[in-house]
Amino acid sequence: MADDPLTAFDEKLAKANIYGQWTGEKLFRNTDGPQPAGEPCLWKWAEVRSLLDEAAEVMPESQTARRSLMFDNPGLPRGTTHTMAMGMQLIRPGETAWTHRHSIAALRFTIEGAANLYTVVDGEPYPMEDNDLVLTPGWTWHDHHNESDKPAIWLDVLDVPLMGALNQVFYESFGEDRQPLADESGAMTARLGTLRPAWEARPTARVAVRYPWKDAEAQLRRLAGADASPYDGVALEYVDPLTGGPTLPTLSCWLQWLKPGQELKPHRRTSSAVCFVIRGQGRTVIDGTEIDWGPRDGFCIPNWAWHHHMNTSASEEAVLFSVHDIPLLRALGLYREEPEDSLGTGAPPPVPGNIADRTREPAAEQNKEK
Ligand code: GTQ
Ligand code: FE2
Repeated sequence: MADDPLTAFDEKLAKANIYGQWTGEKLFRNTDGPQPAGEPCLWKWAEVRSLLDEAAEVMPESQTARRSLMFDNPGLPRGTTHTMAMGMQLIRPGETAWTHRHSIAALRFTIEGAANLYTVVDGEPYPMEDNDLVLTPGWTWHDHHNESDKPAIWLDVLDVPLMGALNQVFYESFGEDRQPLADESGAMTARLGTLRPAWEARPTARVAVRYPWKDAEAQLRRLAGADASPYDGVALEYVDPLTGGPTLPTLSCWLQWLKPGQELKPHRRTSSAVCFVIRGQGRTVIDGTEIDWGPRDGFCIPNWAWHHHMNTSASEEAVLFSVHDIPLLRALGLYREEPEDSLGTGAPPPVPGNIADRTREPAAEQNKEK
């Protein structure tokens, strides 16, 4: 038994499965906000492409797994950022990635596609042509099959680490390679229709959607050169056609266009991002780390890390596809950005002046003392 009464008391608390907050994590020690989770990292296309070929040799089709090479951040226990996992998947001609579903939400950005490469979501086939985006929202049945005569490759982005941290991972196998199509004639109805069975309680946001590249690119072209965000350049957000909101409840997808030689201003957001280079050459500086990217490279931007993009080519445009965990943070009122709110809705509402004076000043002084 310790002599000092507080230590003795701490020991007594421990026996009751209690600790005094003074002995545990010092929750209020760091008043500087989040430390960026994980490291800025780059995955070069040339390396990933050859590893995918090798994977096609050594990793057979399987009922439970995907032939997806997941980009693992060495600074995290798991994931590309602390909320998202990004990887690249290959299926050979004639192969099927078997039907399953999971509470984890996912999206596919097609890298090497074809008119007869399909993701089937809840009975509806979605063709995957180059640069098409297809959503497989949480708990939708999905399989992928390649009826073309060349290997197909796409980018997978999933909210795996987030769902893991929330302990919300459910997984189910359909039991057959392919799910039946809603319309065996191959007609595509779900993508155009906004009707849904009223007896199936399902949020309308959870409907699969395909965003054909030709439409997305046309929209980007129309705005290219616009006087857009000084931090993000010409940044377009893919929109859920039913809700007008982001693509998935947790994840938002963007296209960004940087004109030749353009250098954006540094900023940071509480959200993290995974990026894929559609075309062009550039550099992204993330908390002092320089990431030099080229076509089809992938990289990540940890949360709350200062970063800016630049197009290092004097003659070619650069186009980036990226996924952000912004909708998740917005839903919780946690989205913010420095040095300013560039998305129009980010910062939490200001506190009344007299309260702000009292709460902010002492915090700033405490910081200085350390
Ligand atoms: O294609 O369904 O990269 O379920 C990881 C988990 C892809 C998929 C991944 C998956 C999938
Ligand atoms: Fe899946």
